[in-house]
Amino acid sequence: MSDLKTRFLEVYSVLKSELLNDPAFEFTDDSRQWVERMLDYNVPGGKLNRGLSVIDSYKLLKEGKELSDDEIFLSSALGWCIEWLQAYFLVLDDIMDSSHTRRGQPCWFRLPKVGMIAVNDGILLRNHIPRILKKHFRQKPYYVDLLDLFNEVEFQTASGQMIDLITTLVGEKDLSKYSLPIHRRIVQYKTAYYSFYLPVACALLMSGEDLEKHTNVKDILIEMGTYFQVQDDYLDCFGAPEVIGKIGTDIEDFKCSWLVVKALELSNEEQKKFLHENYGKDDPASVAKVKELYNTLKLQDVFAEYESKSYDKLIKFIEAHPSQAVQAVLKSFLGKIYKREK
Ligand code: GPP
Ligand code: MG
Ligand code: MG
Ligand code: MG
Repeated sequence: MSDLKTRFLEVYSVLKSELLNDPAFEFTDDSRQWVERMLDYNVPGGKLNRGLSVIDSYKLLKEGKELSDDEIFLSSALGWCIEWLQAYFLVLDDIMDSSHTRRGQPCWFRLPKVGMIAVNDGILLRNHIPRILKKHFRQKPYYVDLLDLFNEVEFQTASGQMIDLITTLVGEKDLSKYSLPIHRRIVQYKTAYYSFYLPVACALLMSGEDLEKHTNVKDILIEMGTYFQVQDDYLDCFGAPEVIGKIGTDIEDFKCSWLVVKALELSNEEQKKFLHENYGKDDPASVAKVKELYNTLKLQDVFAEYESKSYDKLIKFIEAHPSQAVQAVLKSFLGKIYKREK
């Protein structure tokens, strides 16, 4: 494991212990145990790409200069705030999507002793973020900007989630209303802002940058986030559950997934009718029929082509950026997700 990752993981224990001893609440043994278990179950078990990207990006922005202990701690703490945000979103998203597994274990709300307590746990996870920021960043000149950034991005994500959910009502009425522009709008808001823009924006704020001056970086990151969510849609159907750690539910849930949009584009009338009959049904036979059609339409090849074209487009976009340091940040990010299998 790289040294920075080890340091990053150590910071989790520090933040957790601070939250478990937060003087604003009189913890009992039971409540402290609950929160500790809830955090360990939901926060650190993912790929940690978003969190680690804050330190990586900060380091690249400092053009490779050795980071001080304080800088490592602070960039890690910001990284963990994003992992906390992700945990909060996922705990609630899994309820909304009726998912079964996440990161190779049952979704938190599926545990018999948890159930709908998970809703409140989501609220708690969300509340931990401003507590971490207050403790470690209150004296920083960029504190207000950080709070504002997290608020903006959370609002955008919840709005994206809202359209992800209400679009299924439109699809139920008429599946053929699903289109690439609608898909793009959903994924940009529900995924790209918090997964791609947020980590780099945190690193930029820590480096003393003004975010208003970096709208072109934001545009590139949103484009990358869109590509990332297309991969997520693809893996929902074609990924190996033991590798991605979750069992797909997009077909059952009537989601406006990139795959169904492409399938509609490529289908003849008969195949469209077949999709209308089988998409969005919570039974394994219908799901299998939809997957069969995806195979007939060779969606795996269509995706492979999309993936390499997106990569080339993103590289061109990145290389047009005037700063070498920013280019390095963006390329490192893209390298982490290109052709990902999980
Ligand atoms: C990913 O969608 C989007 C989120 C996790 C944002 C959720 C936002 C909330 C405000 C709760 P997804 O459902 O495709 O992700 P996954 O495939 O991981 O379930
Ligand atoms: Mg989901
Ligand atoms: Mg979802
Ligand atoms: Mg998904």
